[in-house]
Amino acid sequence: MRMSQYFLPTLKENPSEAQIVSHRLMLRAGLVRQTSAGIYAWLPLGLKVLRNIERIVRDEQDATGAQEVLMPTIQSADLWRESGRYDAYGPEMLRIKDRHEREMLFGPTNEEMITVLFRDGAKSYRDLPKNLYHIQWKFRDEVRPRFGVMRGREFLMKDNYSFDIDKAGAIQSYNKMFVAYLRTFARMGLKAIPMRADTGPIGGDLSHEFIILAETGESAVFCHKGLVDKDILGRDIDYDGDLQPIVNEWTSLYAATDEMHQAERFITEVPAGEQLSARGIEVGHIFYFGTKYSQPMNAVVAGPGGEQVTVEMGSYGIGVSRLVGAVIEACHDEAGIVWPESVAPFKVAILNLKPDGGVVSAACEDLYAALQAKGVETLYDDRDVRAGAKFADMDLIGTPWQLIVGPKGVAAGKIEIKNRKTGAREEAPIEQALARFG
Ligand code: 5CA
Repeated sequence: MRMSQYFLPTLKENPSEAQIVSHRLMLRAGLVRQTSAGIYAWLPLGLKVLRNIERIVRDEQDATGAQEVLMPTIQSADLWRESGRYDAYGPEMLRIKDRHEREMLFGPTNEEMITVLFRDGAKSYRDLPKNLYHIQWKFRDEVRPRFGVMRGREFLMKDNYSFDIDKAGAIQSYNKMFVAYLRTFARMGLKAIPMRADTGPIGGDLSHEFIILAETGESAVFCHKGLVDKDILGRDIDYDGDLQPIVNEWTSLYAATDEMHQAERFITEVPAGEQLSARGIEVGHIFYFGTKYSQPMNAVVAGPGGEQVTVEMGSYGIGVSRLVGAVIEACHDEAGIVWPESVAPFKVAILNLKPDGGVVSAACEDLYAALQAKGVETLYDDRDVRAGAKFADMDLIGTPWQLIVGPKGVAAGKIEIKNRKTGAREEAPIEQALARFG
């Protein structure tokens, strides 16, 4: 993409409404704009990041055998009356009426709808297990929407729902998601720690929140330091095998959110030097709730002996749009965003320091064409602005690699390569620089 043509409205000043760094940087780098309280429009650069996060989430979900569906945002109130949650949900639910005065709502979550889809489509224990997910916009009329996309009213969530014949099957489904979540967040360059959590309006008695440590996090959290650097990506995972040993490894060390914290246990179980009390951002939340929805909504299948069995369920959420903010909270410096390569909107940037159509421009054009031909996502700063502004903008946007092209270098057949994360710069012949990418 040529920057001269890109819709990238960056801001020089810190917007006064933004209290935390990710919100400030998302506005300054032109990722999003607020359109109403807690509701955001995604601009081209922000949408690319959102899509990259979505892709990793989808990839890891598919690897577990979960199947993608797409349910609507608008739901019928009658559906929620079947589970008894229509009245229980409270003012967070946006209730609307259609022209026939039928009561509808903008979905805050989809347990009811998926239970009906499953109930109408599965009849026998042979249809189990099933795990269905979608990535869809939700609306929750939060009392205090704040921190930009972190606590929005409209937000993008991946939510899935598992159906099993018995509790043992449901725990295996839960464990699959537990492991898939560890992998998902690790691939985004994040250290997410699973913590015992409260189940709130979703219900059930087994639940973990996946928490990223950050000073600006909304929840107070307590855990064993050993959990911070545990690695999952180096492991071979067999989703058909027994995942309990891996789950145990992550759950045997103390970790709990504020609501579930037991100070006494924390002090006795965790050596003083290993105790970590911090703040965290909840990027995912998984629940096992048995028959809480399947029973009132009559989601039953025929068991092996022909008997009627009420299916066991769980649900599993990831805050896809919240993750864009969470990644920035975890990956930034005073100059701007420092994207991990896996979610970066562009992997490489070209900074043309003499965009006058001469030899420097010609070298940049060649580089740009060569990178595009290799399928490397490249942002080419071909604008007629001073070099200082180009450096500042590119640091703000956070592209992992910057190729800096100036007259002296070109005369010697060289360009400068800058690593945004470390700040390290080196000169390299153009061909050699190109060979590094793609
Ligand atoms: N149905 C269940 C699991 S699918 C559910 O709704 N769980 S949840 O309420 O915990 O939400 C799942 C994830 O969505 C949370 O972990 C969080 O990352 C994200 N989320 C929840 N509320 C918001 C919000 N207001 N703004 C942005 N993200 C949110």
